[in-house]
Amino acid sequence: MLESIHNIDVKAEIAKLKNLNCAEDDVFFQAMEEVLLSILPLFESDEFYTKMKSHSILKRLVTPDRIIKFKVTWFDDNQNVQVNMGYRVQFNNSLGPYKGGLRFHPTVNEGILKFLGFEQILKNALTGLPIGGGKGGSNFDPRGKSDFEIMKFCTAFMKELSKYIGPRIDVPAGDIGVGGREIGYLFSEYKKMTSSFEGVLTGKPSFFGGSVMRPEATGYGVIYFTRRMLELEGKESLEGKICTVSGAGNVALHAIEKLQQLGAIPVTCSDSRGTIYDARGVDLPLLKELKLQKRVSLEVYKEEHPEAEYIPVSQYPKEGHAVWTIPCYAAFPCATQNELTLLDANTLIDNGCHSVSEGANMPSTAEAVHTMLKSDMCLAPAKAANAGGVATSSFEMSQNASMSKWTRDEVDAKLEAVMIDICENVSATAKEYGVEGNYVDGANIAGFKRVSEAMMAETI
Ligand code: NDP
Ligand code: 2IT
Repeated sequence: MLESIHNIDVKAEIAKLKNLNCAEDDVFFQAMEEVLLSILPLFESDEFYTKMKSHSILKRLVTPDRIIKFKVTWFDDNQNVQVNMGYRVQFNNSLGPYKGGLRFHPTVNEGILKFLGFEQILKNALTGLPIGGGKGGSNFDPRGKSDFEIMKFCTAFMKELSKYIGPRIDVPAGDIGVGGREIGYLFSEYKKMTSSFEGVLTGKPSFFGGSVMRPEATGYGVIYFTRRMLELEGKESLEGKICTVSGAGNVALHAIEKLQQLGAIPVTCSDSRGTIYDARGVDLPLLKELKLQKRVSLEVYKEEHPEAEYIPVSQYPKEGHAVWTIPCYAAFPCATQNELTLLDANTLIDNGCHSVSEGANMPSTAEAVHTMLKSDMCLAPAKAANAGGVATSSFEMSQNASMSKWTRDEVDAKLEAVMIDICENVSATAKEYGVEGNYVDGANIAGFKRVSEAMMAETI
């Protein structure tokens, strides 16, 4: 790491930015620090350094345009009033309308949404599409709620959120706890309130104008990216290889699906209560039934497949995750932030894993990233590898704006092309800045260059 550049103490500058905007927000600081350290090579150019400084680009980039915070009150099935907090972090719209998902999970707070919104700015920039960065959500816990309660909550949430969004202003989508069902409720409430059938959300069911490929897009995109990265790095393809996947939601299920289509053998998945290890390859139709229809714990998988192993969270290695103890050729963390620790990274390396592709947002701790980058494995960072979801959201916005509909094959071809393009751009950028093979730095530099260029052209 560079200690000093242009006689500036890099650590002291990062500490100043931390005090400015994320003193209490650990995950936001983690995301910000990684980006700031990655982009240091850009500052070696005197011209770039001077421009960045005079435009205060770093301070502006780490400061959200606005954070909207509101109360959500709703009736549960017992006619009791429940109260939750709702948020929308409109981070940066230099490249297009604020764009990013909504997360419904009890852990949601301002710091988590700032980290996700910040990552989203650079991810969206990497797609090359006209989308800015934002994120939102609520500490509402969907688990155990009836369908009627989910509808009540979504209705109440949209009553507030509707004041701040619009197809050219801010276009939310799904994330953890928010899938097609929730987006459908949110969309229909917005439509009811405004009498306007417009692309104010993406990830809509197709009958509301949603892209037919949006459910698959993030998971498929991760695999398209990985396939190209393995080619570029001269590694063997995924065909016939054992792969491990964490999570059992939208991203994980579709990553598993595409891996199987390519002839790979995904043998794990996990939820917040435990891990399934099925050495013959996971039974995807059963997983979809359990997670998308019945919405039950993964433990039920064993009722159909008693030979599979179920490892409850209580039996995980200390400071580690059971999924990453299974030897594999390629690993795909697709559940949540910081789920792959230093211990896990070392276990994967010791077991001969060749690549880790981040389907979830920031699933690896800073120490894990550092260790994996020093090893021989390839590391595909989230903001590049999982950008297929938001890219397809942007395609959905185009379809809605032109009142048209694209077929599955058309969207799939566009998705694959965009993932290959991101992968090649990230790889070439890493090479150009002297960090060949480092896709983390390549993604941060390429995303930052695009958004900072637009910011420098803006009025103040
Ligand atoms: P889902 O809600 O569909 O699935 C999340 C999965 O992760 C579930 O299996 C859930 O288990 C598990 N999980 C969630 N939180 C935790 C936790 N704290 N500990 C352990 N397991 C947990 O979400 P998505 O698949 O949409 O999102 C997964 C990741 O991918 C997130 O990081 C998200 O930000 C990222 N992402 C999503 C995109 C999308 O298009 N949906 C796009 C790009 C990134 P359980 O069911 O028990 O809660
Ligand atoms: O993290 C992400 O990229 C998402 N949750 C998807 C965002 C979107 O607007 O489709």
